[in-house]
Amino acid sequence: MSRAGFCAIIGAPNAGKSTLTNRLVGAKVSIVTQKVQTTRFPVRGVAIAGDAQIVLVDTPGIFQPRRRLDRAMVRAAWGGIEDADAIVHLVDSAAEIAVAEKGGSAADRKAAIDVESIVEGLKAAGKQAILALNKIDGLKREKLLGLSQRLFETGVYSEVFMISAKDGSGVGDLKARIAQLMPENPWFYPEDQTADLPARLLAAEITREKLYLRVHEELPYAAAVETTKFEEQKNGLRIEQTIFVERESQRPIILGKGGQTLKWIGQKAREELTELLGQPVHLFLHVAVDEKWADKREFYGPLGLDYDA
Ligand SMILES: Nc1nc2c(ncn2[C@@H]2O[C@H](COP(=O)(O)OP(=O)(O)OP(=O)(O)O)[C@@H](O)[C@H]2O)c(=O)[nH]1
Ligand SMILES: [Mg+2]
Repeated sequence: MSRAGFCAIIGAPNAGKSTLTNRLVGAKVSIVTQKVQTTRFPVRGVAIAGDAQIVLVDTPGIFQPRRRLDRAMVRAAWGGIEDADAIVHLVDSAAEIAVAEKGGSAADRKAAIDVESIVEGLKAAGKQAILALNKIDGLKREKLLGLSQRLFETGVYSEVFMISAKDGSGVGDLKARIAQLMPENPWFYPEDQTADLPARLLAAEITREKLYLRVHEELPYAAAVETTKFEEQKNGLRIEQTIFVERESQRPIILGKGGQTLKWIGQKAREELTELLGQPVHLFLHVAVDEKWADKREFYGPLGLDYDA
């Protein structure tokens, strides 16, 4: 009998959840940037290990929410564990060790507080998780052992793995263990399917990734991308997208000098989309100002982010 089930990947913002999801799947299904709060809604990726199909649920980071969008993101992240057959709590080991040793940066301290709140959340939910200590590349083993011991003593973890989602070390063992936890089931997706995000949404995500990669310092969290047209034409796909910023002053940041920045974003997104979608893509980007995009449900509604709960 084949096996199939769900595995939720939870963790503080920037722990490497999307990097791990892509690594387990073996294809890009979720966007990755150096910014915290990149993932805004649960993204599913499908991995295969022997006779098991693992549906990975990459979640938004769990953190102290302020805006309405933040609250919906955190709720969606916790929602991911409810029906999961396995839960992986991914921790940025480098940040934890920096805090324990020399206090760490403000971002490290924030991450450590988020890790504590996740431990409490798991306790409250009565769930056991696999602890995956990530970003071990460049860390000394004895330091990791101390961290592993300290977190394991909380009692919410069934086991510990040490991995680097970035270079792949330890990920094979973790994947094999997740596969063992999948219940007997027929597979949920066809063998060759790796993602279930609708193509127009994936296209918007790819553009958002390029946008963040290029202007992450100047544009903290203040942008969203929506696909407004996605049309098969004789010579390929025509995709039109609007980039929303919150303030008029942010428009020139995205445009850049002589429109160079927007051009770069469009070019990078088009190249990746052409490869992902397997056909020529003609991408048209517009920039619009909308103070309230973060409060609008239509970007996230189709994926079930529940704003009003
Ligand atoms: N050195 C190192 N960096 C990593 C590793 N895994 C992820 N990163 C980096 O950490 C940053 C955040 O990675 P993401 O995968 O976007 O993290 P995330 O947990 O999905 O973040 P959010 O979606 O914002 O919650 C990126 O710059 C990654 O390249 C790792 O194993 N080692
Ligand atoms: Mg992510």
